[in-house]
Amino acid sequence: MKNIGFEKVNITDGFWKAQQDIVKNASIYSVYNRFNDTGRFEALKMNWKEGMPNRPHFFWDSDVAKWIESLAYILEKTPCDELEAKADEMIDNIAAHQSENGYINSYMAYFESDKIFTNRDRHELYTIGHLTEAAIAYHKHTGKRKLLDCMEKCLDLVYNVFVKYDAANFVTPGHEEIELALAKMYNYTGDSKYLEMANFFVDNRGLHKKSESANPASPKYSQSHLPVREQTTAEGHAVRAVYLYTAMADLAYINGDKELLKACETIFSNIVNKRMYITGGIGSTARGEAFTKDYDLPNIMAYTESCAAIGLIMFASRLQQISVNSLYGDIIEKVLYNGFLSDKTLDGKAFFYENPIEIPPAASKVDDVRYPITQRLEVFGCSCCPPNITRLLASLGNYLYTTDEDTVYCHQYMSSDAEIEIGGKTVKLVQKTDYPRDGKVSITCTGGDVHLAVRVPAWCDSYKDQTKNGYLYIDLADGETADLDFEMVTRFMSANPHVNEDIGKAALTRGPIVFCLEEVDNGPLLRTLRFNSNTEFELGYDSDLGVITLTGEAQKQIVDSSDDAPLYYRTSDCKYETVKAKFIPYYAFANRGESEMAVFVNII
Ligand code: FUB
Ligand code: ZN
Repeated sequence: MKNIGFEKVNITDGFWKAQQDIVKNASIYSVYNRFNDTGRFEALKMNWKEGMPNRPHFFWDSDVAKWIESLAYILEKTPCDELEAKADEMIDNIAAHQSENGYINSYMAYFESDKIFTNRDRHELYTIGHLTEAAIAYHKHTGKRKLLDCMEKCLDLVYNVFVKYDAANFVTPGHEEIELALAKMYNYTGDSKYLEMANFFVDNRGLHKKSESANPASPKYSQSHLPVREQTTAEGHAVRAVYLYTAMADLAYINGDKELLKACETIFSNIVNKRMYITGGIGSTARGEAFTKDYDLPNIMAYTESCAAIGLIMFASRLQQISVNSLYGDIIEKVLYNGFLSDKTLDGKAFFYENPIEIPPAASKVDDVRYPITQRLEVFGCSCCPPNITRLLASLGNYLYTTDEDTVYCHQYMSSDAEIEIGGKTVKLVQKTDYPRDGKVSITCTGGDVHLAVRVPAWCDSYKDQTKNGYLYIDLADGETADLDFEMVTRFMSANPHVNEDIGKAALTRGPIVFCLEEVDNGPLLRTLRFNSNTEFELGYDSDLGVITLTGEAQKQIVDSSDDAPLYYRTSDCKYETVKAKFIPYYAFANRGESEMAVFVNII
């Protein structure tokens, strides 16, 4: 299938238009300002000296790259001379300091110019990968090719060092990224050398030709425990993993490689059926920022890095391009509305690196244990996530449509218009919807007839008996409108009982949105609340937050907080009062100061 790029899709109104406006008007500036304050752009001038503040870090170039890439996507729709000039200057600095042989990495140039391509975990190929993605985006959306020229030269060097002469100290990088960037570069330029390189890095992973482990005690950390075709479970560092799987899916598609596709499908299934939070977050532990094992999904200690959620969207979208299966669109939707959107404050100026699924009472936290942060920050020492969030949101239109010879597949619902080439003609599809407030969607086609397949979301029971692979097929004549109604029911969702953590609990959902309780609405000790599984919830709106809410009855334990309250007491002495509990969308938590938060609540 062919993916319809965001250049052909305008998000025109509603929920996601507001999100894109936030990125364009706030986040791109906020990330720029904090990266500027912390010296990330200045470092490219190669003027930094020992003793100065803001010592450059070994993957700062990738932060700059993702900011440039985000801006390129914004510029496609909204010219901005001021920011474009800033990006031009960054690119001039990168080009001015590119080595004669093509090498680019400001950190290595400052501190380890004698150690180039010797340390597998130094992220040299990771930063080159991100710069390559930025170069493609900047060329495609501004027409300027300086960065692309730099990266072509740099990739020639990588080709010679790694593929032709096997001259580096390692064969595959400790942090994946270059693989998917090379697949993108092949798609963009058509130059088979990039495809050869992408195949090389993917196929050699896990073959242990040289020191292949970033962390030798644990080859799983960098997905190097097995050749990729033999991998069946999602292992190790979650971001590295999903970047690799995305590249594997890219290559499965480009090469028509069924064996590689099978590995991707098996790993994807392992993630979504056994290792993913209900929010679409992945990565259960801060130790190695990693997957752990099946059904290990701790709520308070969830790691669920923002970049990992983004990587899961990328992986799912690549598989969506290969096979007609609504599972991929379902997962993209789940991540977008929950584990991805929680990554940023509602105003778009600050970001989470980790996205906890529960915030316990502050008093219950143990001193020497490292908990996820509970408030978003504008920048981190390791700030990979903020510019990843901006680049995804700015190019969100990428996830709406694919086509094959005769069918247009609609995977996501957002008020939008799209120009789509199919069967030798260009049709225009206009979506109108209030989604995710309700599930009504109208899709009007002009410019010709179209055979349309629309994803029926997994949470929706409408149309189920009429679907094939999760899609409802509709023939639309020129000028006709399809009126769809995906009934959005409010319901509690339980976790598989093997998720020990969630036994006796459930998460409240409505359509694609997962809800949570916050202390600021419901008082402290959220675990003292218990709900009947058939509680009726009223849909409301919180105008301060600008989000929908669900309110319903709960039993709240009356707590004796006096100093002499017994530590243990007869359960029969436990007293409850009936209260109204208010849920907000998970993505909106932590926007009103420190507060307990819970997604999974007690059910009676
Ligand atoms: O190492 C580069 C990026 O920074 C990783 O993907 C994130 O987990 C963070 O460590
Ligand atoms: Zn990150």
